[in-house]
Amino acid sequence: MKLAYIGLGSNLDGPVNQLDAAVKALGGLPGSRVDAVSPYYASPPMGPQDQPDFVNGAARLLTGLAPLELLDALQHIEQQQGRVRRRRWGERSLDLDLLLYGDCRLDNPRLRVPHPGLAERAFVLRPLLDLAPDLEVPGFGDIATLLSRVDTSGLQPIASRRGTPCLASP
Ligand code: A4P
Ligand code: MG
Repeated sequence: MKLAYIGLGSNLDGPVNQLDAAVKALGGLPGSRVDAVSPYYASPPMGPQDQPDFVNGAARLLTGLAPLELLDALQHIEQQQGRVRRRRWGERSLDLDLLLYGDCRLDNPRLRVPHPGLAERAFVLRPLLDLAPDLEVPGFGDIATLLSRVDTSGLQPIASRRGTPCLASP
């Protein structure tokens, strides 16, 4: 079993519900269980500005799925939740990114791990720090230092995720 960190994002069709549904779907993947879920945060869009604010979070998954099997499963969940590809960095009902997979570094045409955008994105780093304050990101460094280098001023914690605090299992 490996520990995988999944980035959750949505800015369409009820973002908080989209993230909650995605966490539930992650827990239903074969040979997998959700170990922890971060709080959720709202933030202004990175990329095109003519779209709604995003809600982001992260989930930690214990999984027996191989990296590409997990990517297929994440894309399947995105499809199940009505994701339509419109434009790069555009609006979406659900975006699931494989942020980390154990201590692996992968550079496959379909899959790069750690996720290449991770170090620049407060909306990814903050939920990761919530889940694992001592996390070392392979090839990037420790999570607290990474977070200290980005602007977190646009991040707004969302009061509750189904009424449960940080690290509650779904
Ligand atoms: N891919 C490669 N590595 C990975 C990985 N580690 N995890 C490939 C997931 N996918 C990975 O992704 C395009 C391809 O990346 C996939 O087919 C997969 O094989 P996509 O989700 O179809 O395309 P995209 O999401 O439009 O492009 P991109 O560049 O992945 O965008 P991001 O990085 O997902 O960013 N603003 C805020 N505030 N919060 C957000 O969450 N998200 C985005 C999208 C833009 N602005 C945002 C947010
Ligand atoms: Mg994506």
